[in-house]
Amino acid sequence: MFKGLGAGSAAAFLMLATPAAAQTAPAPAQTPPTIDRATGEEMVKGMFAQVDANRDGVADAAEQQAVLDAVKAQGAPEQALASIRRIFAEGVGPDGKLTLASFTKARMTAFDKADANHDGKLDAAEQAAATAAAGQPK
Ligand SMILES: [Ca+2]
Ligand SMILES: [Ca+2]
Repeated sequence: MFKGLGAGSAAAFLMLATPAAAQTAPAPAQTPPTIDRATGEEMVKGMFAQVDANRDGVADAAEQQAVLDAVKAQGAPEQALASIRRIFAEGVGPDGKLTLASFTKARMTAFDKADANHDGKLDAAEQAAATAAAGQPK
């Protein structure tokens, strides 16, 4: 079912909402590449496509749960699952549905918020700061 949802995809899925544990981890071995806005949007759409299994443009509760189950089956910690749940919750539109449009809007709002110097790109430092912020309780 979720063949595309490998470990790497799960990591991408968690972009801007990595579990709180990450903020106390030592510096990553690899510096993440700078992500420009267009690339970020493509990643967001790719994430949504992984959730919307039946391709109807809406990630319903069952599809969201299936992703959580798949990520959990990969051994993701509860914090990671909580981050995904939060991403889903943030992506719900005014009609109460998690659609491609509302999900993309919410994630790109997060992208812009993380883009501290407003150059339309997230460099490694901005990604790290957003990751740390995502682990903070609201
Ligand atoms: Ca669907
Ligand atoms: Ca920037």
